[in-house]
Amino acid sequence: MRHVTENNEHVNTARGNDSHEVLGASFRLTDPRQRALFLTSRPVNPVYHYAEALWYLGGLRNLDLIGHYASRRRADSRDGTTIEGSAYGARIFAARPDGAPSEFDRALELLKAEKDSKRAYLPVFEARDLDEIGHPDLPCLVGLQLLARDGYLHMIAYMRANDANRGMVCDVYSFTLIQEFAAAQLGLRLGSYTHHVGSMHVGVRDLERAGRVLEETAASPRAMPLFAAPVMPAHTTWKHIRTVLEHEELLRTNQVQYTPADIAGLDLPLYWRRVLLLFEAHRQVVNCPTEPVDRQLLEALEPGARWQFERRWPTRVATEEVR
Ligand code: 5HM
Repeated sequence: MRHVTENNEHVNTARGNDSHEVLGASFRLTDPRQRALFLTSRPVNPVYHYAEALWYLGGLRNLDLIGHYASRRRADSRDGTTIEGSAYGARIFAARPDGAPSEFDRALELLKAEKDSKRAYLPVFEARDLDEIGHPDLPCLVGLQLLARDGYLHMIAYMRANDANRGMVCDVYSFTLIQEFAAAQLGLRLGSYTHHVGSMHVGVRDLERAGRVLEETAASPRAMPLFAAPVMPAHTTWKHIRTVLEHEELLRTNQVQYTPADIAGLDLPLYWRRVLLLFEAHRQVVNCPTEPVDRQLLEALEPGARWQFERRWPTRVATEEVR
């Protein structure tokens, strides 16, 4: 964000979204598990982060899940039920209509057959996306590339456009989580994550907020709380993802209410049980508007996610909870 605001090359006004823009921006995360933001000037929604990543992994395009955790995603939909361009998971993870395996499965097969291949590319943007001028939802992600080198799985993301203050925060979170899942499937360690963007921008309406983030990070770069990043278990399988999605749906539709003990009893690794604790906490926020979120549940959350949750819903946790 500092790079865009200090090296602003253009003021872009495409589709009424005025932004300050830099062309051709890239960065690399050497530890893609450090994907979460801990800034008081830029609260994030940890529930949405996992919801979006799971929505992608589930290969879904309908709004039920994603629209529940971020109602603004409904604006991307033309028919009120599905998302076209930015439903990246439907392009990467869904089986093809002819029954052929998903892009993702084929890319993994390719990497198993030739370990150091340069071909494991997962295209998202398609030629047909250019058919309609003024399309309301064109994919911003062009594609993801997986590269296995020396026992590590690296990922490169290619984006045509990215909003550094908004979309990027969620995109980097989801794509690196997908990378970590792919590394687990291949039995590789998590490598680096490189993010390449054609148009990197910050909206004019967000410049003030961006300024506050830059102030916070410049004034005290070490003031951000340090939480050990949770590590996705290497034995994570598609069965775990499906189980998490099944419970997420039950919680989202308020068909179940879970205590921490209920979740502790599920046949899932701790990492994924803690994701379900977040969905239960969110269920309480939505369905129990007059009650604070259960304290024991908050205590059972992964510590970094708890820090974010308490800042995202400060009025829904007892005041002494927000340290
Ligand atoms: O006019 P255009 O289609 O490029 O507008 C899309 C806006 O959403 C841009 O600001 C783009 O950078 C942002 N965006 C993002 O940053 C959108 C999506 C959804 O595809 C995304 N990241 N994942």
